Amino acid sequence: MKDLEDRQERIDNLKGMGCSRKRVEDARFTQGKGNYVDDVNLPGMLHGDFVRSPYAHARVKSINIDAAMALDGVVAVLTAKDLEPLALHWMPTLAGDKQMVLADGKVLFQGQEVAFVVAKDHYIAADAVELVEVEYEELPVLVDPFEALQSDVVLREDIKDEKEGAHGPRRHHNHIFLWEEGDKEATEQVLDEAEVVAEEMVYYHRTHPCPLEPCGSVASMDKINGKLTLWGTFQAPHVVRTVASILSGIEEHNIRVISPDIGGGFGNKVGVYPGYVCSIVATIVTGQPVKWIEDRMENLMATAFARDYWMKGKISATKEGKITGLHCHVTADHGAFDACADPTKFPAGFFHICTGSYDIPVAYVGVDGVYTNKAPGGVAYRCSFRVTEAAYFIERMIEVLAMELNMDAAELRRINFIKADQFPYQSALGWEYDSGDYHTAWDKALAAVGYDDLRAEQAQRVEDFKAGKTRKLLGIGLTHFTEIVGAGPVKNCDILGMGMFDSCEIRIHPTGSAIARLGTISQGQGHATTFAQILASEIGLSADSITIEEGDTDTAPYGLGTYGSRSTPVAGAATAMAGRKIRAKAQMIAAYLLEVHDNDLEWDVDRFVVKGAPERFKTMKDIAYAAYNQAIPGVEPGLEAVSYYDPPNMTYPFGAYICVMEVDVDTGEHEIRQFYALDDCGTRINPMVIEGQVHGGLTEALAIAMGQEIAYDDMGNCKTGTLMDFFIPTAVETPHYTTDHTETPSPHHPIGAKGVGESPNVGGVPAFSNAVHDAFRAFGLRQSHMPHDHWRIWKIASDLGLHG
Ligand code: PCD
Repeated sequence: MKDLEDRQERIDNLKGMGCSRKRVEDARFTQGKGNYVDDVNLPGMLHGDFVRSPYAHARVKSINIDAAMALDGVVAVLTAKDLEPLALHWMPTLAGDKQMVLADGKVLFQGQEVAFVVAKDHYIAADAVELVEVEYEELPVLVDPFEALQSDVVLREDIKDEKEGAHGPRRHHNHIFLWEEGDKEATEQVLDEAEVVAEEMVYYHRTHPCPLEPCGSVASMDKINGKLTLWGTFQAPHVVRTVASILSGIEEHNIRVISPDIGGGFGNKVGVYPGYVCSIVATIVTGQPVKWIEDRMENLMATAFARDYWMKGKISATKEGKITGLHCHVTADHGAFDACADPTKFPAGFFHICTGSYDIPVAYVGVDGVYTNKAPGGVAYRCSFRVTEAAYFIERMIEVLAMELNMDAAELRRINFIKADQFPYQSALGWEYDSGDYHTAWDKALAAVGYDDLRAEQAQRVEDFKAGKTRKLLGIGLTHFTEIVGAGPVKNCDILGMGMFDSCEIRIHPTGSAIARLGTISQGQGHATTFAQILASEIGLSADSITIEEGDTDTAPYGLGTYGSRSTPVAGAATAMAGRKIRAKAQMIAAYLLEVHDNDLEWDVDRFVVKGAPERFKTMKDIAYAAYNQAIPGVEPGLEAVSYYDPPNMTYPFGAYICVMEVDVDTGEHEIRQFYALDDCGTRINPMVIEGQVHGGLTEALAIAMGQEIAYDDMGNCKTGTLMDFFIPTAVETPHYTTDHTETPSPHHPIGAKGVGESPNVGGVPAFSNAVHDAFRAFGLRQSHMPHDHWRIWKIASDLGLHG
């Protein structure tokens, strides 16, 4: 008994996997001791600020910088003409397009960068921005992607005559690509012959991650040593280093990219922005460090947007509700430049996960990318490259089909789920789902909320409403989502040619503590806490004795960064593998110390024990010391390991979410009575961190579904450029969430873990939206576009004639 207790004590002492270890980074965040880009202050540092276009589409006739240059404290004003000799007036985008760094002859969206003012302080720079005189000639504006595809107005004059783009043929001067997946003919045939077909246009509006900290950079060129140091809000620091080297011609070893603390990324900080490029050029030109920090309005109007997908769907089924086919055509509004952040071969990201959690035998997707006069971007706002669009689409289509079939939507889902014994499951659109048990999760979720009782209550509510006894309806928003996270594998996925592996390097110190460096970068997820837990379990040193460091390209091994919930599936795997290399060497050392053969040892929590002789052992701490202080024949001194991990497949986390919502027909207000979220992310590293991730992701989903939108008027004016107009939920709007889980490990991940950070956003949006729709189902509502703000909900009721 004593022995067992000791063993449990030793396990507890590790604070390894499965432990709700408190976040080690929070001590500094909660005490205001974080170190963000704007906290970087260097001697002689200058400040940059942008002159931006007030027009969505205009020719730039002239730029006069004289008055700005005359202002005391202004050091330089850069325009496209200054960047052109360096070939930096345009830059490549992640999507194979190119983008103006500074307006070259014309502007294509409101807020586009026209000139970069560099001054002694930020206030002088801002004043000088007002003094730059730009003469514009307004051009016709296209804000509607359908209209853009018909219009004679040419947006991108630079590629007007190019019939071939980065992703195949272009059929119109405002067309970017048509990307297709699946079997079109077979799908059309199934739809033609189907007993039941539901058809709907599902729009996922333009929105924006809006991290607390906007984007920014500090560039510092040391002309003596020829070394450029770049601090910035980068979700992928190594990729930034490589791109900066290719663009600037500075050798890669002479560029050091540092992502310090990041105040939320959510996909907004994956892409490369003109501000980064201009700060680099400006430091080279002036010889002084240059800081550029975006303000809130700039972040809302001009950095990368998300979504803006018009998804036309057709889904077919038998009369009994067995789904037979799915067809989807997307008109994707990419704005002025195709700057979507997706792996190179996937111009629509992983949108073709849109068959969702269902066993759909045949399917087809086609995505048309279109240019309009809006800000570029296409970030994976808390989703693995267009996965949230896909999940919203299929979860709306299921609801619409349920109406068509006059069936309960929970039952329709149940009879179409991929079954547990079908995994690994090959989807009609080409994915191999690694593992899942959807029925178990679904039944658990329905039981937890008392689904049948809720439906009975809802039916009664409709009766009461019709009888004039209440003005509130009840909506039950169901969602079962499947995510796809953890890009690679390298053979399919790359960013600008860099294969999407990830890495971890571990160095054990003589006294039995360690530092591990990764190719990823936390933006608030808590990597310093959780990756130490993976290692603790793998190498038997307490997580408290392991430092995790990320984000400095001079020290961290090359990695592709953090987005698409890839850190756990890829860098987490690398961490476990590197840990296992440490353990393999440790075993040889222990065998020498204990004078036995390697094979006579077994690993037990934190030590190697001689089989059958439990009193003879060496702890990892003993071994670490020996690695540095003993000459061991045939073994190099030291205890280090590095792993570059190329995942064999992605991981497929899933979840069952249910939102119960009261909707006031007369005011359009809503109240979320209950929100139940069951997540399955395979092996759970830190349940408390997971719960925090789910709370955050659900709150962002609430924002998107219920109010958040980047909206434009007909002239291309962005109407939502301030936080007065762009909805960010506070504690007042945020409901109570109940979290739950099942645990279906990933069969190919070394520790069985899948990602989770994005799941609540992917599953949350359809759950909130379905609740709104479901409240009005009895009155025939099929589809109403998000965001469901009070006015839009009121309008649904009004259109359905419920205001009497
Ligand atoms: N985990 C655990 N377990 C498991 C999984 C996971 O524990 N199984 C945990 C980890 O460790 C970490 C977290 O959790 O910590 C998360 O994870 P993942 O899922 O892997 O992810 P990552 O990669 O790390 O991250 C990313 C994500 C994303 S993508 C996003 S959006 C968001 C999220 O994350 N972001 C953020 N979350 C968050 N949070 C915070 N705080 N902040 C931020 O910013 Mo994208 O694509 O970018 O859009």
